[in-house]
Amino acid sequence: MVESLRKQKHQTTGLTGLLFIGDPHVENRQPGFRKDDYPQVILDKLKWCLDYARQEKLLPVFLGDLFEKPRENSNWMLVRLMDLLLETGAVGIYGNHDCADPVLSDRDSLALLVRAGCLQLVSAENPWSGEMNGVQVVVGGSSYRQEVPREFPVDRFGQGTLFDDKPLVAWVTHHDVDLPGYDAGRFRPREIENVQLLVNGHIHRRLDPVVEGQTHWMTPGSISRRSRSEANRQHVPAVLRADVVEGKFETQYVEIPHQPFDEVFHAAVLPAGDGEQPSDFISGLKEMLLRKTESGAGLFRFLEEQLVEFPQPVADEIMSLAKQVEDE
Ligand SMILES: [Mn+2]
Repeated sequence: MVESLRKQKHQTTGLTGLLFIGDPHVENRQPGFRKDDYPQVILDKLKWCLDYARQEKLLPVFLGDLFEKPRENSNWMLVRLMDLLLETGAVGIYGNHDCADPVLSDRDSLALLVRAGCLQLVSAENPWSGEMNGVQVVVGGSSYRQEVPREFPVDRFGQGTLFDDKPLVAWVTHHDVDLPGYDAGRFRPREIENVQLLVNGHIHRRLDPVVEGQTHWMTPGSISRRSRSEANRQHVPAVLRADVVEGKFETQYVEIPHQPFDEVFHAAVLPAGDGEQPSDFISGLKEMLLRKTESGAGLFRFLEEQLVEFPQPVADEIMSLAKQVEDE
């Protein structure tokens, strides 16, 4: 298991709540059809979130997928992340994009940040615990592929401490939860005994909260917009704050300063309006040639549209060849 070598240097006292930061997907190249300077934009957004957390005395909690690629991250980017995180401190879990293997290993960039004391990984066995507004608060979590528990054993906390009452417990996950508006869910939200607030990453758009018994399930979505989709056109990048007020969590979304969708993404190349409409093949080809995106987004969209005509094994083979080229 990846653990920190030393204690974080930041303050963990005087905090009054939590700030949940969803799926930043930091990377050193342009994703999809974005036309801005993505690596700088996403790091600036993270800086905004961490500055806000510090000013508001909130503990930053990452919901997984801090990185887009588990490895191959530029050194300058890791140094910048260390600077940002060491100043504020943070806890969190890892997502599917943070680890190349089923569990986080020393080969993954996130392990470096954890080891350096920039980010404390939380789990069922090793939750974060501290006092907020006179209440003991616990933050536990289930990283990608880790089981979401049915209860949290509060007896481990609250006994032999200054606190008489049960702690307030928040849980973070990075899972395919079966929520209204999300089709790839694998399990339904349920009450988790002794957990008041569950915040899930992994799903990149904000979904309505679901209440199961005493557990509120919330899905804030990603702080970045990576694909030129209709869902992203509607999505407002935001963090979720949970203040500890009179022994309860009070939640509220906080919008992160961001550019309008049309300034972030290349416009789709539309077929010419006069005379004959070019075929999908021609307009797709045109878009691919015009938008030489670093991630090959144009190529992949073009292939996806065209390959429906081909038998599945042939389509799969062409796609796998394209992916090999993209990875080089
Ligand atoms: Mn993600």
